[in-house]
Amino acid sequence: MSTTDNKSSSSSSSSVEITKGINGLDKVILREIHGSSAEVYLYGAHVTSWKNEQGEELLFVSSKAIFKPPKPIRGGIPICFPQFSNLGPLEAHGFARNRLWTIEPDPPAFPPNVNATNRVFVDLLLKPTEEDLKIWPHSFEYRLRVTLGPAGDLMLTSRIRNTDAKPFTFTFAYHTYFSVSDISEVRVEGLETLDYLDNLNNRERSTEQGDAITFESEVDKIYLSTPTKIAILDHEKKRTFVVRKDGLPDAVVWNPWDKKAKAIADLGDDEYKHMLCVEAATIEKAITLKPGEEWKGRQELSAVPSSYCSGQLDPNKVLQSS
Ligand code: TA6
Repeated sequence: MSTTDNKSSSSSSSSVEITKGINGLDKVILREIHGSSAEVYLYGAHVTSWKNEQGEELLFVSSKAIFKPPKPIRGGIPICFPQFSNLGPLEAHGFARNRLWTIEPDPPAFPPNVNATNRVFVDLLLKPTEEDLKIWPHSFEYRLRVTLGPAGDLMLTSRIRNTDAKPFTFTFAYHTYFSVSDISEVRVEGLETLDYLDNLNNRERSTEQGDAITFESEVDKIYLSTPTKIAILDHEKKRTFVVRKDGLPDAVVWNPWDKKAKAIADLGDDEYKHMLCVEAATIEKAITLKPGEEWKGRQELSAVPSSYCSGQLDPNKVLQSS
């Protein structure tokens, strides 16, 4: 846990605060000197809030979210590990999202670029319990660093190490729920012509043409071999989210739409209109780690004002810029 400039908790400086959240669950609040912030529950290492310098919430969390183990929190950024969805013997999306993580004050060193100056971050650790080893018999150390950058960017870096005597294999996703003003007005750019597995059609592989993904019904697709940058354009908010990722070749796009939303107990009936999941993931190619090996997967989110060109949002400017 650290700020790299100033540890004071006054509003004019960066800070890391450990406090109690809903139902007395421990949470960490990261505050960046220019006003952006993020909140992380130790339950699930779950990011539940990411606000820009104006204090606007950028992540969606359901008004019906249940902050009570063992139910995972609906919204924010659930961590799907060691299994995405039902692609294996475990509960859906694995167990990392409903375990209690700990804060690790002094984790093994990160590469220098992850630890750059003027960042505020917290390091979390998950190790399997005896009970976990009964359902997934593999020892591991999972380190997650949640970082808020000077421009309010939110970076999640996962490092998973095999501490077992035999190899293991896993799938993974940052199941990010973005807050959007109106799903019908949202476009996702950067995935539109790629192969995907359609979860609504037995995960059959297909492709579409078009200049963007738009939404007018339920979508649940795993896009494969995706670029390292994806843009989500919120027309009404004039805001573009940029997802940058590393070590995570796939990208899941999910919106449950009206019928499925009604069937999800911890999601309001109309809340599907204000959320969109775009999830940096590795699903098609599961990761296998030999004893002692470590895997790294990074997702970086930024929110920028959308630029206009003849009345149209111009995502290319966003996708082309670094
Ligand atoms: O990532 C998309 C997905 O796997 C969907 O199939 C959908 O069911 C969603 O995740 C939510 O899963 P959850 O277990 O959190 O209800």
